[in-house]
Amino acid sequence: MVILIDFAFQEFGTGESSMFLKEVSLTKNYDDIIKKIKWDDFKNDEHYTFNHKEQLDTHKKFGFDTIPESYNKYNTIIYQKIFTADEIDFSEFQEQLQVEPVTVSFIKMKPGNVIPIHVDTFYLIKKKYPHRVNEKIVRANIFLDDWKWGHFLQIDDEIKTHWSKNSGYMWDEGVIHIAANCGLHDRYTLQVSGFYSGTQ
Ligand SMILES: O=C(O)CCC(=O)C(=O)O
Ligand SMILES: [Fe+2]
Repeated sequence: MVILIDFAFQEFGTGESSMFLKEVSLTKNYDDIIKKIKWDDFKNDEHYTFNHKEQLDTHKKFGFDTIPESYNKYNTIIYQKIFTADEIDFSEFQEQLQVEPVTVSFIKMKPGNVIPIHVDTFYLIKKKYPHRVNEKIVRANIFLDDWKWGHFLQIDDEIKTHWSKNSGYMWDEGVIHIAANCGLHDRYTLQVSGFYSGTQ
C-alpha cells in the first residue's frame, strides 16, 4: 500500500512539471440562474459509466486495473446544465479568467454522490477544434456557494475545503482530481472549459 501511495505521489506530486494549476475567481452572482434551472431535466447518472474507459489509465497509475465496481449509477449522479452563449454571459469568462469558453456548465451534486478520481481530457474540444490542439486547453472549476460541511474537492494530493463562493481553480489535463458531497446540502460548481489566453 505504501508503495502505491509513493508511486502516485511521484506521478502526480506537486513537482510534476506538466501540471497547470491556479486559483481563480469570478465576480458575478449566479444565484438567480441556479434557482431558475429545472435541475431534474439535467440528471446524468451515466456520467461515470460513460467516462470509465477514458479514465482507466488514470486508475492504473494508482494500481487499479479496473475501476472499483462499487462506483455505480446511484452514487455518481450529477445534474449538469450546459449553457449556450445566449443563456449566460461568456464575456465574463474571457475577461476574468482569460478563457475563451467552448463549453460552460453548472453541476449540482446531491449529498452522497462523488465524481471519482479522474483527469479532464477535453475530448470534445479537441474533436471540435483539431487545428487548435496545441493551444493551452483548461477548465476553470468555480464554487457557486460557500463551503459547507462534507463538500470536498481533491486536487492532486491536496483536499480543498472552506472555500468562498465564486472562488475556484483552473487546471489542465495533467491535473488529477475528485469531487465529493458527503454533506447535507447540494453542492454547486461552474465549469468553464476552453482555450487559455493568460500568460501564466
Ligand atoms: O464539481 C467539481 O468540483 C468538479 C467537477 C469536475 O471534475 C468536472 O466537471 O470535470
Ligand atoms: Fe473534472
